[in-house]
Amino acid sequence: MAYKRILTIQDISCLGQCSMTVALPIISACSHETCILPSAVLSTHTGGFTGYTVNDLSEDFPSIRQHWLKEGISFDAIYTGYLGSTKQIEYVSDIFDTLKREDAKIIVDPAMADNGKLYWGFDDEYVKGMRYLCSKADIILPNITEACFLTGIEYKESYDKAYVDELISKLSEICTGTIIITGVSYNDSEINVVIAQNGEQTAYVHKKISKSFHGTGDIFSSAFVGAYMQGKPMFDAIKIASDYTVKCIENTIDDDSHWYGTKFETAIPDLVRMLEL
Ligand code: PXL
Repeated sequence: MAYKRILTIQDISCLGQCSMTVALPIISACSHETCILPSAVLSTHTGGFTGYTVNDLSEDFPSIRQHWLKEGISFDAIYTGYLGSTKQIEYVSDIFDTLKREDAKIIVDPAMADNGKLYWGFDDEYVKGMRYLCSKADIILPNITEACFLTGIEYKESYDKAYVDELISKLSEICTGTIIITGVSYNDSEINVVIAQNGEQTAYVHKKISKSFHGTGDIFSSAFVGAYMQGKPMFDAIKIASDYTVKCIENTIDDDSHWYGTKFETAIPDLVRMLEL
């Protein structure tokens, strides 16, 4: 069993089962040392609540990085999600440059948009910054909407494989590493997770659940990072992350009062079983 030191940088939404409150338990459940750098603290996530509080922690980043440098701290993987500001993206880039171990993996989930729209508070400058961060990554994990914002290709509700091929082709001009597009759907019954690396493409296909749930992108990415850093081959890590995410959704689907998040906790034993550690 591997035991890697992984740094994840994303926000703490105090309530909402997304970003850090999902990444820390999931990556820990995958048996890794999980270090955190909170990008911002929000009372809730921004999807469906109103009047939430936001405290951007960007200005803590340089001194935290300096302290870690002084202590000789470095990481086997740095995995980023929802960040606090465009300025913070520069600080994250400095962290990539100075705190990764040799052979470390930089994994960027450009968590900024869904369903054709940017999340509240993000703008073109942020998209530009995220494009830059993706250019430094070994692996990027955009959904279809994020792929559109990153590439400038128009977002479409329905599309064919040629459209996804075009997204991949444009994304590979930005990131020379592995491109994983999530939530690709050509029909009502299936979801494809498309993996493009070294000029080749594969896809893991799983069943589509009609309702969409908040935080599933973060659950998927965190489980992927945990499984991949356990040494699972790319496709197997995608399969584990996808199957786990579907389980989490199935555990939530009958509870209408749980509209704001996904019950990922009760499926953690399934994730651990799938990892066969
Ligand atoms: O799950 C993505 C996410 C993370 N963090 C915050 C969000 C969202 C999506 O809305 O608002 C604060």
